[in-house]
Amino acid sequence: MADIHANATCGSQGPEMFCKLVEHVPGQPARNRPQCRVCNQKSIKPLEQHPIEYAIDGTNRWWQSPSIKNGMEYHQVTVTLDLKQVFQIAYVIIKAANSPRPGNWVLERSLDGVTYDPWQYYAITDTECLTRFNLNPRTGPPYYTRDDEVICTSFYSKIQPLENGEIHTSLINGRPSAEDPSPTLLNFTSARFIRLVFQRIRTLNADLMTLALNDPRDVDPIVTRRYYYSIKDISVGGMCICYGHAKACPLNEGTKKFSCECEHNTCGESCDRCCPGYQQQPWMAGTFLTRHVCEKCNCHGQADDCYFNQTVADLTLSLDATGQRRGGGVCVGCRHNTAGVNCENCSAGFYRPQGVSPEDPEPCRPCLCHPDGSTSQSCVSNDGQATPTMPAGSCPCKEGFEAKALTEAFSELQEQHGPAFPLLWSQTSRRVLGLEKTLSNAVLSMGLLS
Ligand SMILES: [Ca+2]
Repeated sequence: MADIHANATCGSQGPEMFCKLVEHVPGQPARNRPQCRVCNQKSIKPLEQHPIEYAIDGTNRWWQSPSIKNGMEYHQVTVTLDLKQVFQIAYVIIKAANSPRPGNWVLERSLDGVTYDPWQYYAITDTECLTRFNLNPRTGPPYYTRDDEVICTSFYSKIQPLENGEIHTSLINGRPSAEDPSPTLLNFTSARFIRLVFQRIRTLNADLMTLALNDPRDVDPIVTRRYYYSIKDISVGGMCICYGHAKACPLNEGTKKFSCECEHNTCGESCDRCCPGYQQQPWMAGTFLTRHVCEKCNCHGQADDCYFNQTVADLTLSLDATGQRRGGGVCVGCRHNTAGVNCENCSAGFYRPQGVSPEDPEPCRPCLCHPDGSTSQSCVSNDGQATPTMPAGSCPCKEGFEAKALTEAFSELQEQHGPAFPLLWSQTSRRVLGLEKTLSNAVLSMGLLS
């Protein structure tokens, strides 16, 4: 599932001889000594191949770097792991194979594969923490005093064991907020890319003297051929980042990614935002103490989406789902000619008649303001703006005109035009207004002359 890459591998140019350090140490059993082997990436013999994929294949096969017989530059080797999605990494365990563990190196992490930050430094000696990495060494078994503390340790760079040594790096356990991760810890442990930047192979002290004084190519190859990196296994323990809003994170067979089963009205691959329509309060990460559930916006059933606006919250302009002026949800896409922060109003040219609820499926009706008698096509939009003389739906009349209810206008016109008039009464009042105009020339319904 993860991708792995190394910028150098033993035998990538063809057959290369290497020897195990363990067979050159006095006091070690002499069996098979001195036994050197060949690595060759192009070999037809599988045992001669040591590609970087073997570091994460779950078997005892291993990756191996070129020995420094090829040059001092092979102290610097980089291994990059791409987990394909961002996880919260709890620990990284690296197992060496047929060589000691790396000497000086940096464990790094990245979210984008471009910018890397150090997670931990490893040095051959405590002094080298200072001289190589400019960090005070953390002596003894590593511990952490801050959630994002980057330490340097020599604990895992010892020469023993000469083979199969392990490096355990904890990124969550042992840090102050491990039990209830703080935003700092969540941020510090987030990574998609993990990089092992090897800088110096661990050598025997006697060999170090020889190597320090000479170009390794001039040194007896029996010495330089024993110095290389080897990794049998890299285990990365992590979990999906669900920000405390999911109890499970199963593998999605379709996308081949782990996806949080988001709760608390949160959405997104990492439950990192409130779901559409649940933005009455800003999104917050859940903790063990507070769930921080995303609250539904109150759009009176007229919109499905909303966004949070701090100014709206500060001015208490938004109604929450319980009808309190609390939070900053602003409804988006109010339907049925509704408008307003909570879709509680009607848009211009429409009004909500007295007694009609904002939750009515069609709460807003068109204003029937006659163009000849009104100063505007907008009428009193709801009961909240109504006065005893100007109920909801009333039009602003021009000087010399007055508003009249349609039924009233109807009877007046009927009186004027005789019993034939009802035949002309059409289904919609708007059309009636047009007919009336042709009929009577002067007298109009909604803006009748006083
Ligand atoms: Ca392996």
